[in-house]
Amino acid sequence: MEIRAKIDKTIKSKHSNLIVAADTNSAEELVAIATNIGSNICMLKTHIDMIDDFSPKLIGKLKQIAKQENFLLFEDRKFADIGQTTLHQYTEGIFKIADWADVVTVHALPGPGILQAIEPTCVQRKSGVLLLLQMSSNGNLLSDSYRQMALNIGKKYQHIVPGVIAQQKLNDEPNWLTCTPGVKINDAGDKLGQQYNTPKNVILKNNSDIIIVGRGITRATNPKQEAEKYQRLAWQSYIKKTSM
Ligand code: 5BU
Repeated sequence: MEIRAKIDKTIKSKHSNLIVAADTNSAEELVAIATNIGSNICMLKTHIDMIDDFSPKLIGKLKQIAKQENFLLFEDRKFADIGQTTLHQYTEGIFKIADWADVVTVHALPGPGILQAIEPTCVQRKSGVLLLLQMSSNGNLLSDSYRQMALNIGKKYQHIVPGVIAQQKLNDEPNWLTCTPGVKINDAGDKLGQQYNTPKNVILKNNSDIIIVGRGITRATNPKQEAEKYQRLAWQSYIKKTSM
């Protein structure tokens, strides 16, 4: 199944347009998060290079939980180099991201070569790219004109780009899913420039499709309960939006 169809199917069958950002430096904790909230999410977002005790065994475990709980694996690698280097980083090294990640994030900054480089691997493995169009951090440099140019690059690779990372649905994009990070209830931001919005605002006001929540869930007193809450809030807003 193509990656876009796979994401749609997962969202609909689980009633979940929630991605959890499992930001931790411990393999054990990453597995624990995936096990605990796996039933609430459509994708688990990782920063695999944060893990202190990485081993290929961790990937085996994540794949197993992902299959069991029916979610996709999303490595937020934010590739941003020339095509040749990106291809090596995607397929080789200790992480071998292309072997297990259903989707990865890619900056359009280096130009179309970055997508051209990984396209054959994505096609072969039926995996995809979430193209970075906007960021949530205060003072980021992804301007409107940058976004427009990035979008034009992405349009030429729609077959491997199921969606984008942005703060709101952007009018002139093709049939892409919009995934939005920077989501937390009862908090405006952190001390390092992160800016937060609520699930309802992100889905209904900004017309996004999928929320990405990290610390709002993983650092809560009861992460499972919080995951259920974010799942419910995001899904209710999604249903309301699609029935409008
Ligand atoms: P938080 O704990 O909900 O603030 O974590 C947000 C996650 O989303 C974290 O893994 C970031 O690397 C990621 N992120 C983001 O916060 N903002 C962005 O614009 C992009 C990614 Br792109």
